[in-house]
Amino acid sequence: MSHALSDAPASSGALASVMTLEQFILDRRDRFPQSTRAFARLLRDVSVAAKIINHNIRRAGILDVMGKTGTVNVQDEKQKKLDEIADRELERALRRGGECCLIGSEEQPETVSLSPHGNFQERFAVFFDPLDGSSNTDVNASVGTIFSVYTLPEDIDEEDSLDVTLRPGAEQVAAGYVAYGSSTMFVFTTGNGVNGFTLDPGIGEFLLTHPDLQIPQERAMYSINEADIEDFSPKLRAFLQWLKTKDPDTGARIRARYIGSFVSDFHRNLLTGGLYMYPARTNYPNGKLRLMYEANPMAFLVEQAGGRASTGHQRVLDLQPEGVHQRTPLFIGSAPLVEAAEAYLQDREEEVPRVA
Ligand code: AFP
Repeated sequence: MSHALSDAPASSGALASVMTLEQFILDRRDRFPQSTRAFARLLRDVSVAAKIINHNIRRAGILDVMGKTGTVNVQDEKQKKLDEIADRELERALRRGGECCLIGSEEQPETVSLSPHGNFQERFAVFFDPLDGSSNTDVNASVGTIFSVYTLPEDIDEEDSLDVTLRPGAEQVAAGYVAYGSSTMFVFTTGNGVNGFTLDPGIGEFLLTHPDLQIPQERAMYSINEADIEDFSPKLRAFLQWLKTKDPDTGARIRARYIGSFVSDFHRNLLTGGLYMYPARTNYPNGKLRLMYEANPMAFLVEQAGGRASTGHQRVLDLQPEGVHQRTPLFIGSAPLVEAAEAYLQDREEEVPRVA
């Protein structure tokens, strides 16, 4: 993988040799499906919100923004102060930018029209999970932001906006995430491959560090909350057993990693190769992850990086959404591993591909 960023501290000299996110967006404008200034501005707005969220996360222990607010969100999950901050900053950035007419957030019960008089001249709808894995913030572990962008038809009005906005993930025009880890990365696709940018805190810019990301096809890692094994189907348990079996020729075996923060687990597997699973469980028949702002954007990214995303029975990007907060089982990562999971879940074990 080539890294455009040198080890040298940022200086005006170093800057000349690297590409900022903003330059990248402007340079590639003609390759975007929506080659408009508005689309470039929308991406920039999300990245600005990401910097503000990052700033708050980095000061979390200091400014007493950690811990619960005492309220619950629409999913009956306890909200964190940082959840609220992240939600507010994203909405504020998109509202201020003026390119986005509708948002759907994990933290808000309904979609929100940003167009004050139902005047949908700006045509983007953005779905986001402002702070995924936020229960990790109290223990200083990585978290993330996920976003998904659609365009809306020109002729819609406020009344039918939700129906026309709930489109299969295959219709996304952009998707991405921000991983707030040991460094902060902005990774996105517009359907022309996946590019990753690392925030240089010294200059406050995202710099292109991971151009044209491709997910390795090896079975390097698997990620699942195996504490739930008693709630998994027998087929899934059989698949997990297969995963853990050493390669008979080489003796190689897969490793397990699970942070409990989807963005972080996904990001690691994107770089190393591997499989992330949040399956159906007896108490969560559709799994836990949300289609519109977790599964769909990551599915778009992983396919663009040469990987695969499935419910175990069908391609995630083909699902017809029925609600903003709908859940879906998810198997996502290196294509041969996802195909192996599908084979087990569909009683086609004989078709399990050989995975190095
Ligand atoms: P929170 O944002 O409430 O921490 O949930 C994060 C998440 O949706 C996803 O990021 C994790 O992969 C998953 O939950 C972990 O859930 P389990 O604790 O059930 O494994």
